[in-house]
Amino acid sequence: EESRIATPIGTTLDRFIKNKQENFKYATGELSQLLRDIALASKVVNREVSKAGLVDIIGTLEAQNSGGEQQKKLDVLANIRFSRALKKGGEACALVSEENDSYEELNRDGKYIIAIDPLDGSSNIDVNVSVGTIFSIYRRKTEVGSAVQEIDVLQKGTEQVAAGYVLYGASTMLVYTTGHGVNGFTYEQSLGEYFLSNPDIRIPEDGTIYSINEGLSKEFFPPVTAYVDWCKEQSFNARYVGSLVADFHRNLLKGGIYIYPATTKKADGKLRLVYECNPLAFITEQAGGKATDGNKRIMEIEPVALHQRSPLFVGSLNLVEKAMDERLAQK
Ligand code: AHM
Ligand code: MG
Repeated sequence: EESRIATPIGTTLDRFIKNKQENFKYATGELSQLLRDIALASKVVNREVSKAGLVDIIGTLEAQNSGGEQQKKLDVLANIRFSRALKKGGEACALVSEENDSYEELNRDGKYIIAIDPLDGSSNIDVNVSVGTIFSIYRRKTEVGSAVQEIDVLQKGTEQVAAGYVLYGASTMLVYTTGHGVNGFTYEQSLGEYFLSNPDIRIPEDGTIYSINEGLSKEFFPPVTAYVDWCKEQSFNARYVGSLVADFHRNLLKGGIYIYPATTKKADGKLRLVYECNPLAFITEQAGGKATDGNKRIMEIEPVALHQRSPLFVGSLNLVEKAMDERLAQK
């Protein structure tokens, strides 16, 4: 009966979350609400990103009667959208964001911590290249109702209860995990809904794509150079958008490895552990792949600062294991 009345176009994100919640004994509905808040904010951000090229035109049109918000940069705007949606939703007690030096307290009665990069790769917006949002959800350690503490916001990746990303690309997609596999949804603009398009994503165990900024090769340590050479000996394809979510998403679906290594100039690489590496590591592991800093599993790194960086080798199981054989992070 239920399946017969289901919309012919497929399963919406809301329906999917609701069904999952019913299947998942301990879910209280709060995590589901959080995911819905994030999805809603992403729709607003999607609208703004898709109008990026029109900003100057619309900006001058609206300059007379706006409060100036149109003039804000998109990454700042995206941060505001997510922060507001989470504050209104009430389930989150704190937000860790790439955009803020410290964490933002949201709602003391909330049980969850959100870590987010609201708009990653924003330097790509000016040239109409895909950008993304990356997020991670933790349960707070301190008592509900009390002030948020460092131990709440600095948790290891293994403590994540959910993680995901939104890719604002040719189509906009939301991909997430709650620790029971990975599912992908594609946004249908005219209906304003995400629909399940990639159920139970598994990353191929092998792949033929390597993604690394080879322009920095003079700064690579020898094991990284050796690994890149190995990729070339295999005649792998080099693919690098320079937008983490886009590079990650392609490799997740097609099989491959994404590397942002430690370099002679950047001892810990470039990417941030808490809201870039950890969420993507969780998704990758849930899809059957692997994520390491070269020596250690990403999700087991003890974070000591909100914005700390980590080298990242993430993707297909065999490709990442090969990278670890070579002990790439050794300096
Ligand atoms: P950002 O946070 O300043 O946007 O930088 C993050 C981006 C990632 O999207 C991307 O993977 C990486 O920086 C690319 O760095 P590089 O230009 O050094 O290759
Ligand atoms: Mg970023």
